[in-house]
Amino acid sequence: MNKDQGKRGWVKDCFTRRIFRVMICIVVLCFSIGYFWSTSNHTWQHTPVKTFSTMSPNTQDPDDFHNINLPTNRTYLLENLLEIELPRMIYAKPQVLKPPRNDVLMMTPWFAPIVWEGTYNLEILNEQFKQRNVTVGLIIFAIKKYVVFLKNLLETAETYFMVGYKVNYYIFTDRPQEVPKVELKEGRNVVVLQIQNYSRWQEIVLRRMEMIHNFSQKQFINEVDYLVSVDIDMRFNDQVGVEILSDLFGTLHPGFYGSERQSFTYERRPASQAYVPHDEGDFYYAAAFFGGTVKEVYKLTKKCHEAIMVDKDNGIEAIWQEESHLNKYFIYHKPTKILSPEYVWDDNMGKPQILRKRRFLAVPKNHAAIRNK
Ligand code: UD2
Repeated sequence: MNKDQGKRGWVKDCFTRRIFRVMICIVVLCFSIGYFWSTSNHTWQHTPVKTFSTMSPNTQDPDDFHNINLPTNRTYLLENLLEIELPRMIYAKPQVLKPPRNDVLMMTPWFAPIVWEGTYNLEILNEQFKQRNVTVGLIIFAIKKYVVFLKNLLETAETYFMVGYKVNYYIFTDRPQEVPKVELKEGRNVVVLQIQNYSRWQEIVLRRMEMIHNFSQKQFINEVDYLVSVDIDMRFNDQVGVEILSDLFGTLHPGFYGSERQSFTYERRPASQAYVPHDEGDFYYAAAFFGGTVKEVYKLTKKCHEAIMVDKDNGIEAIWQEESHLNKYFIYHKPTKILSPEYVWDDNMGKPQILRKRRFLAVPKNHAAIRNK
C-alpha cells in the first residue's frame, strides 16, 4: 500500500467515524425527546391541576374516583365559619366529683350522652342553638283514622316542642282535608304532604321509612336542619327542646330500658334483614321518637327502607316492622345522643322515681277501633 492510498484510507476512516458520531447523536436526541414527551405526557394525564378554591363544597372532580367525597384541598371549609360565642352567663358550676345523677346511666360506652332531666343546662344549649338559627322538622304520619290524633299532638307541640325555634310540622296524610287548623306561633308552619294509604297497618308503618327518605331528598334538606319523627298517638306533656338535637338520636323504649339484651324484642329470625343475634345490641329503641340532621336521617331511612324491601322480596316481615329495622341500624350506626324514656312514656307503666319528667306521653287508643280504618 502506497502513501496516497494510506492517506485516502485515513480520510475515509475519519469521514466514516464522523458520520457514525452524528448518527449516534441523532439517536440519543431522538431517545431524549421521546423520553421527555412520554414522561411529561404521563404527568399531564394523571395529575390534573385542580383549583378547589373555585369549586363549591359539593362539586366533585369526575377524575378523582378514589376520593369521591373528599377533595384534597378543603380550605373552603374554613371560609365563612359561623362563630358561636356565649355571652357572660351565671350558672351552677359542674362538679367533677358530684355527677348530677347517680341513679341512671348518663353516657354510653361510645360517649353519646343519655338525656335525663337534671343532666344538662338548657340555658347554655339555647344560647348555642339560637346562634345557629336552627329550624326543626317534626314528622308526623296521619294515615286513615289516625288523623283524629293530630289536633291534640299539634296543640301540645305548640306549648312544649322547640319553644322559641322555627318548626315545620310535616304531616304525611291521605286525608289532607281532615288536617285540623291549629293556631301556630311565629316561625312555625304546618306542611301537608299528601301520600297514598295502604290497606294493612303494618305496611303503613313500614312505609314511613320510604316516605321520610324520599322527602328528605326532595324537600327537607332544603328547609330544615334537623328532623324528628314521632308517632301520632302521643301528646307533649312537658318541655322538649334543643337538648334532644344531635347528628343521630334514638329513644330508649319505655318497656325495655331496664332489660337485658336477651329480653329485647329484636327480630330473631336470621332470614330477615333486621335479624339481631342474642349476643348483640346495646338498647331497645322506640320507633315512636327518633331523628337527627337531615343527612343522617336520610342515611338511616334509606338503609332501613332498602332492608325492608329485601325482606318483602323474601316474603318476610320483621316482628316489629320498621322498629325492628331501626334497632338493627342503631347497633351498627351508633346514635350520637340517646333520649331517656322521658321522651316516650306510657302512664300504663306507672311513674317510676327515675322519671323526673314525662315529656311525651302515649294517648290511650283502641287498636281494634283505629287500625285499618
Ligand atoms: C309501636 C311503635 C311504633 C311502630 C309500631 C310498629 C312505640 C311506642 N311505638 O307502636 O313506633 O314501630 O309499633 O308496629 O314503640 N299510622 C297511621 N295510620 C295507620 C297506622 C299507623 O298513621 O293506620 C302511623 C301513626 O303515626 C302511628 C304510627 O304509624 O302513630 C305507628 O303505628 P301505631 O301507633 O299503631 O303502632 P304501635 O302503637 O303499635
